[in-house]
Amino acid sequence: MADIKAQPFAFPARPDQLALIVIDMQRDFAEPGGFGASLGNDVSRITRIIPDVKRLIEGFREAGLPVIHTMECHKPDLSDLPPAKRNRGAPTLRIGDDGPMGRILIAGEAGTAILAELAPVEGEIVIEKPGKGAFYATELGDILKARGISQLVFAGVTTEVCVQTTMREANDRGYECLLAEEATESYFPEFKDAAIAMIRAQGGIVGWTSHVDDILEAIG
Ligand code: TIU
Repeated sequence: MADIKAQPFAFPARPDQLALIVIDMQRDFAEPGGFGASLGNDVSRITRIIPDVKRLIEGFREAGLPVIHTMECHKPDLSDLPPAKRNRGAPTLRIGDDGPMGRILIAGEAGTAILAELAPVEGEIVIEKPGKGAFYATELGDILKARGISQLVFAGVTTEVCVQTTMREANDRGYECLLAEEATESYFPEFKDAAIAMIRAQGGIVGWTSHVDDILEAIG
């Protein structure tokens, strides 16, 4: 596999150690009536990246490379939901409340599901996570170690919240991280731009950023 064209410099891809991690492409963040909307956000920005996320997922599948999906969600009894998280801000619907797509951000509810266009296929890993970072209180680290994965390509939402938090967790754990720019989005365009800039600043202090076409070309 060729190096992937990236910033601040080429990403030295190792095909036997590379996986795609798609963060929280859930109805709750992308559709009216979900958690993202309850926080006052314009969720239409999120649905616009679906075709690019889909292209990336399909490219990894075709190349025989692992695709890992994450979902931000909590247990129905809320035992993994700190009051500080449930009570933060003034959402119209709190996590665990009944919404139009079922209970907000609760495992198994319709609104918590991954968007149909991007649904995991048989054999793909799905990580249910109670935090913003996918390593916190999950098996992700053990799963990656068992599979010998040391490089992660990131897609999903939102860029500066769950994506960046997980990239930072992964970076501190020794993973090489590459963010696919068109396959991530924020409710705030300026936050997406800032997250991309701060990830690759200082010689890639958190990781690399690249374009979906350049990633697909390298793994194809
Ligand atoms: N609200 C927001 O921007 N994001 C989250 O709460 N979760 C994720 O980023 N997935």
